Amino acid sequence: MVTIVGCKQLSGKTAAKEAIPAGDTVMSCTANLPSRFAVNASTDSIVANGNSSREGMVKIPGGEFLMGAADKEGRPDEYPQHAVHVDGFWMDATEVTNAMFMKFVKATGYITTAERAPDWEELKKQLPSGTPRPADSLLVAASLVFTPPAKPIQLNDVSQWWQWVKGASWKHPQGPGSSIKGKENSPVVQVSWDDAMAYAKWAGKRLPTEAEWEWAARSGLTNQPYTWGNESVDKGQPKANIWQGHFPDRNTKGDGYDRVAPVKSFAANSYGLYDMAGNVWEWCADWYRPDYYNQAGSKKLINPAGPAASYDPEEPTVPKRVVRGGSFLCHASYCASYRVSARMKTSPDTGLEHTGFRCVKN
Ligand SMILES: [Ca+2]
Repeated sequence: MVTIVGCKQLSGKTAAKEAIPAGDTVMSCTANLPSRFAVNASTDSIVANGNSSREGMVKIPGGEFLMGAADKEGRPDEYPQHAVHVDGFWMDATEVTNAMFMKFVKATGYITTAERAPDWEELKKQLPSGTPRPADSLLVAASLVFTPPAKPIQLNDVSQWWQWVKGASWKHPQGPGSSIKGKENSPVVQVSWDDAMAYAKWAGKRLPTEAEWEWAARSGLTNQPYTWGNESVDKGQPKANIWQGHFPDRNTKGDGYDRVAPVKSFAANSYGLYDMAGNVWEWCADWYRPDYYNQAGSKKLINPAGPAASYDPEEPTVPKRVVRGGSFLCHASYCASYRVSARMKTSPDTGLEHTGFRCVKN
């Protein structure tokens, strides 16, 4: 595979410059992905559909909680726990499905990030002058597809299981030969943060803040590691669509699914929210910084909306938005991100086969 860099990797316009102590660096399952060229989608032309109903949403009460990991299982960016208040809001009970996203696309004609071939004339305006023009073969509409290796591998390089596939998009999640026929009730994937924002605008909703997301996932429980409480994910009935077996070469599908599962395939949490653990990562509104929780100090945060700018020490020039909840690729050996406090980060112009979203409303 040819390696190139995404436009944001080169421009780094919104990435903060501050250094973060090396000990706070967070290894991730989605950083240093096989590089890509993507263009930002614009939501300017999207008009809200005027539907003010709360169909498919559940009411999340306001309240206070300790955000971050209560146990020692967290990655460094989950500490310290700090007091947060969030006002009440409404949240989609499920991840946005292919059927829901299809309605949006039919109504607006929206073209997702992954479906847009980068226009060099536009792209070069965002790049340092003198950046050479990449080959035409690289300036194509494409997205990242999970491509498991045939045998066990070292887990230090995600490009061993993520492949930049021409023609992969929300309608073809694994590339041109795949489709979403019969998967209308599965979460839409291969959508960038920009795409999620466009959908939310049309639906008269918004993306949750990271604090709202964690508060909703905790579903009224105090200091529990999972959205269902504290029972191990492997005990009892399957609780979430994650990875069983040996990651990433062998999936024994103990939960019934090797890739996405239809929404509501597993029990809801006590707020009535499905798939707050596993299935697909969910975009949040916030920028990502691994040290954001340190900035809170002892002061209680009221409806925090995240840091003013992003900074990821693993890829300092690439802006990142927060994703939450983990996905069908999560396995305890590698990335137990079905834990309720687990944080991850992805560049907003990136689509992935394991990333989708849900919306909230005031
Ligand atoms: Ca699974």
